[in-house]
Amino acid sequence: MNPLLALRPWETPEVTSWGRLPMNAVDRRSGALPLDGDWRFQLLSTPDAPVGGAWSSSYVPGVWTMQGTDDLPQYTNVRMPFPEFPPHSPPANPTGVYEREVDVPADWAGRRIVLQVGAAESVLLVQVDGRPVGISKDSHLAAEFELTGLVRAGARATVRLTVVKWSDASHIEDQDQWWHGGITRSVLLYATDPLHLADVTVRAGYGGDLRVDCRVRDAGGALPEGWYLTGELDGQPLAQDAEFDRANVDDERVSDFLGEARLLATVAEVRTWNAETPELYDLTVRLHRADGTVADTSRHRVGFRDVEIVGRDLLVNGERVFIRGVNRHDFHPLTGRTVSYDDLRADLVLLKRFGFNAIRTSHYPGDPALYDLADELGFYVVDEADIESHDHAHEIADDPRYLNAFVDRVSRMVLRDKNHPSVIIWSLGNESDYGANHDAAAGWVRRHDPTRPIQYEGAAKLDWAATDDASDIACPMYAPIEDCVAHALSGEQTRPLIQCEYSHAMGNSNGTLADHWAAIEATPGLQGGFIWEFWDHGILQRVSDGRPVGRGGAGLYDNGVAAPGYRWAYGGDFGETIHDGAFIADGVVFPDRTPKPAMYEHREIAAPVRIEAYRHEGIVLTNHQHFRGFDWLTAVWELSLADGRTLTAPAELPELCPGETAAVPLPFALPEDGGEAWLTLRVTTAQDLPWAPRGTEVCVPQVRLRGPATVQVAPVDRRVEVDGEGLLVHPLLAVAPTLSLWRAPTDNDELGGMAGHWRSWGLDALVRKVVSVREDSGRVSVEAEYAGTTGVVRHRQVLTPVEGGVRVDEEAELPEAFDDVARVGTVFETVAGLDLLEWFGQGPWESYPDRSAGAPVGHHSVPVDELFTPYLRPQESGGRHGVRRFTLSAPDATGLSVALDTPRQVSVTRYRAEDLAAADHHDELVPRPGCVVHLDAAHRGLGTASCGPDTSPSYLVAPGIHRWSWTLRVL
Ligand code: IPT
Repeated sequence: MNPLLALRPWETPEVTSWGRLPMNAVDRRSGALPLDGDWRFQLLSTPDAPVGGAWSSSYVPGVWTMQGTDDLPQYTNVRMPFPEFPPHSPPANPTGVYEREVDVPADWAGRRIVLQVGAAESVLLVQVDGRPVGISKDSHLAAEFELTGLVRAGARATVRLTVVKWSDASHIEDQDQWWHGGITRSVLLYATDPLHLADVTVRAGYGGDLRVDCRVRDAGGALPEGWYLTGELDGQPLAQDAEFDRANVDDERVSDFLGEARLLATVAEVRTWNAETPELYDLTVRLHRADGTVADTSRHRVGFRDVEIVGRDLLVNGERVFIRGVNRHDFHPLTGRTVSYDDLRADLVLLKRFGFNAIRTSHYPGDPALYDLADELGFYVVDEADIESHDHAHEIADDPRYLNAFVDRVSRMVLRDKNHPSVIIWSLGNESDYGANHDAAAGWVRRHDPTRPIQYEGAAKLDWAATDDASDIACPMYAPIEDCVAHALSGEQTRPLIQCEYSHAMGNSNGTLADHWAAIEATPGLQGGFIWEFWDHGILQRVSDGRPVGRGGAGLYDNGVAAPGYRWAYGGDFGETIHDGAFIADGVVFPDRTPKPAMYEHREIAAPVRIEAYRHEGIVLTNHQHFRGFDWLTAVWELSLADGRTLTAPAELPELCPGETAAVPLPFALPEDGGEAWLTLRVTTAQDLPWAPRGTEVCVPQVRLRGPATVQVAPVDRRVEVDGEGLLVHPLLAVAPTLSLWRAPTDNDELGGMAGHWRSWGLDALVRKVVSVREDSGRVSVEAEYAGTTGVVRHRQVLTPVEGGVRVDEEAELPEAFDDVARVGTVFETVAGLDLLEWFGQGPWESYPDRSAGAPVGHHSVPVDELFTPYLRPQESGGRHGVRRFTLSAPDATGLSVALDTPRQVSVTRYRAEDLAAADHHDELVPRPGCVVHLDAAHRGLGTASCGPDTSPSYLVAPGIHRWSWTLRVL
């Protein structure tokens, strides 16, 4: 029996570790012996079940829940997946036993040997050759164990890692994500000299001052005489801090088993670090023996920057920076919680390209490589400790049995990540109420690292204006814009207001993002926030057997869509009865990292270059960055005219400091004819950057130079054909135009309660009854009633023959009872074969009334099959805002055109609203051969009501009379 089991450490919150080395910031990854790969593996049903069954194999790092075992992923948000109260775990408790042989290099003789396990969830027990070595908890930080004396250089040792899935720690790892079990980050073995660097703390300020504090130990206990340190920054030697040494001696702080020394430098004309220009220096620290030989070396990338709070502003290098953040979880559709360096890099590169400058590591520390990449690519990081006790938050926040775990998790994160310039704020965790355990952890941080603010939503939410809680920042989640503005204007604000979560990205969402930012930019005291969240956590699943595909699944998805026979699984799809459904699919990217249209909205909101029209004489450009000019950008002017022309001209970006504006002359003489005119500045990267090749689009700011001309279409002498029900008969229409008030509910519509109203009002199945059909010199006027269950809509359609087609004038009168509908508009279906949509309006990507700031007006062309956005749970999708006219055509250029009276919301898809509403997953949808076309007089905003505020009142569809008209022609 494994002696480590005797204490039942999985039900003992006081035990956070045993035999584990202190956390530190010395990077041991280079020169280590990697132990990743296939390990022998057994899955036990409980931690104390005997090991002795057949071994299979499991890939490390990886979760067994995605590697062919019967213990499958389970998704819950707040509630725990088992009923036991903290600190207890359920009797059925899958426990993975991993084992492998390790050949300890012969040249490690005489060295100190350390095993590092990158992360294991949720309790790790370590044995070597059957002997107990240690225990660790915290599923998202590494654990190190000294094996010196247990293994021999040149010999083979057997390492066994036992991982218990459910524990006392699960109750404080109750984050809103999939539950998994396994070893999620790399395992390695490394060796040092007995005399070694125990820790290195780097402080590098905006003024160019560098201070490096080192701790030195010797495996033998007492330090040898005469050790000393040297260091270099970009090849320049650092100085010893003699005063520090003297003070240590004078104060009798010098110990014979803990050495401390400090190196100093002042860098003249320092290149400072910020998220826009992430300048880094290379630091090397060397520990020498008395004879001058090097015992240990540690390398760091150093960024010189300051973070401080002054009044209610968070300043980076003295600047009140906007925080354009996102919440990022560790996620991969094939490997669950294990992410490679390439995955991390791809995440951050994508975020950079879409204007994000900040990451909250929701809700636990990321892989060490995440912070290296954030330093290098330029992100502000809120580093969050692995504490979320959501289901039992109140009980745990003050429970002294968990006190050690809180301080342990927060302090180990700080010890590991303190040298990263990207980390600007420490977070005590998420959704864990507020108690003494938080104050204890905050106290530890304030003493250990006074250079960074702390935030904790659970504390600050009690009173945004408090000054004596564990949070230096008011960091609410999903606060309405009005509340934030009101607080900033109240005169009561005491600290920066940066939302830790806002704009919930579930399904077709992120409505009013631009309104949020208009308020943030206009209101001193507001500085931004972190969108919830980056990923849709859909796991790639084989439909035939309901299993996760796992590591071999690359290539089984493309462009956000799983290949036939596969789908993106969400809660409930693995047969689990306790789950929270599609709430796990709430990111701005699909499970394969394909950006959702909301990303383009964000990109434009974050645009470094803004333009405004100055009368008809010129354009005013603004540098909307904090630290740099425009030299990394290049641009082209584009003039889109309603008559179909698009003119281009090279643009000269003026030299502007951050915040400065300059006027430039209009790049085009506006043609007299041509109608409505829009001027766009297409801005791209001027050179290759670490996150984007040259020519990558950065933003497309736009101004309107001229409004539309009114066009009168004269009636012609012809008859419009209608059937006995007064429905238009047309050779290109498979289903005649009727009134539509409904859309396939979005996740926001469902969870916000609107979809329930719509169903109870009967809007999803209106019954049309024709009241009268009158014909007057070729023009047909049709009165109809559309009955729901609680109200009737009167509708009139006047069909007038015009040159080449028919003009349709419509009017609908909604009763007061229908005071919040999805849309008021027309729906019709075309014959098959019209597969290309070309339009003049906003695009090219999907946009909606409250999410249209990132879709410039222009001439766009997209195949019908590519218009649709495959949100994981099918819903309203594929809309385009501000459409003036469009054509739907076959390859031989035949087809139809529609001209709208004024810019309208239009969608063209292969699905009726009821097709979408009836499906739970994308693979269930059967495309119709023709196109389903919606033209809306009014379309409800998207909002974010699945978690947070609904759309603003101005984006609602009011009852009463709506009028719209459109002209249908054959091409
Ligand atoms: C908030 C959580 O912090 C986050 O993890 C996620 O669950 C998000 O909501 C919704 O997707 S908590 C919620 C009660 C506001």
